[in-house]
Amino acid sequence: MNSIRKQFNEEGYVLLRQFLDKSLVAEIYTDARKIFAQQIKRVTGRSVDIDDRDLFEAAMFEFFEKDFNAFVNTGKTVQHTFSLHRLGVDPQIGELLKEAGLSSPIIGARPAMQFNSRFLSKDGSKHWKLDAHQDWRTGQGSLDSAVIWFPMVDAGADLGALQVIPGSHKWGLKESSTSGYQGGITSDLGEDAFVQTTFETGDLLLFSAFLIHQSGNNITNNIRWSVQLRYNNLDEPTFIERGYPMAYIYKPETDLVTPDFPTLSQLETVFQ
Ligand SMILES: O=C(O)CCC(=O)C(=O)O
Repeated sequence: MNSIRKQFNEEGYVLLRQFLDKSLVAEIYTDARKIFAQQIKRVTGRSVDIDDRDLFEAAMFEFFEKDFNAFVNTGKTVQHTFSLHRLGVDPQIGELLKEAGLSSPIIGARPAMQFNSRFLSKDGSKHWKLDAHQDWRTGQGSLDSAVIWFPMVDAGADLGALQVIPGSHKWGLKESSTSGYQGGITSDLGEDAFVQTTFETGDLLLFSAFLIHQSGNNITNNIRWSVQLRYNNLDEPTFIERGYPMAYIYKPETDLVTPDFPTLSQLETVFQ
């Protein structure tokens, strides 16, 4: 058995140093900030330099406060970039998943991106970070389904990098207060059980969807930008037997998001 599969099976996770090409990570990060910058300009009237981290992130917080709805939608839009999706199907990722034992990997859910900061939460709520959970509860895919997590900036304990409980992927599916992203495992796990992971850009964490993990505590004034990729294994017998269940629901709005839009003349402008 190769060392990645051995560690994946034994510990439930593998932290691979400098696995990703830094330029690919930078492209995803840049694309996301450029999209935010467009809306920041609309909402605040200011053009912000995406490379001036503190200033740019201060503008992100202002955007969040001034137009929450647009912030949420922009947060969703940045998860639809070509660069992010390209990485999700990169042959290097496919090979890694195969090494971990997913003989026929398939995407479990669309790639996701998170921007964790207490300044991006409403009314002091804890919604900017996730309590202890197992991703399998949300994906419900193959038993060997796996998650890839990496930050797009160097991230240690202070920036709230992920915390994991080694070996907890073998503890079974734990009771949880929800199958969604908020809430978490109801039994007391004890904070001492968690190991704090730390990353430089290019590092990547691969873990079993059964591994218990939680967001770290970002005590800095900066945003912890990270990516999550989720995969199933088409060959896993119980996944086949259960008819390839798809627990992620992706559906259109029933009403027009912008009432009375578009006018005929707006359309004519586009197609003239
Ligand atoms: O990035 C985080 O802090 C939490 C991400 C996570 O746990 C997940 O996506 O399952």
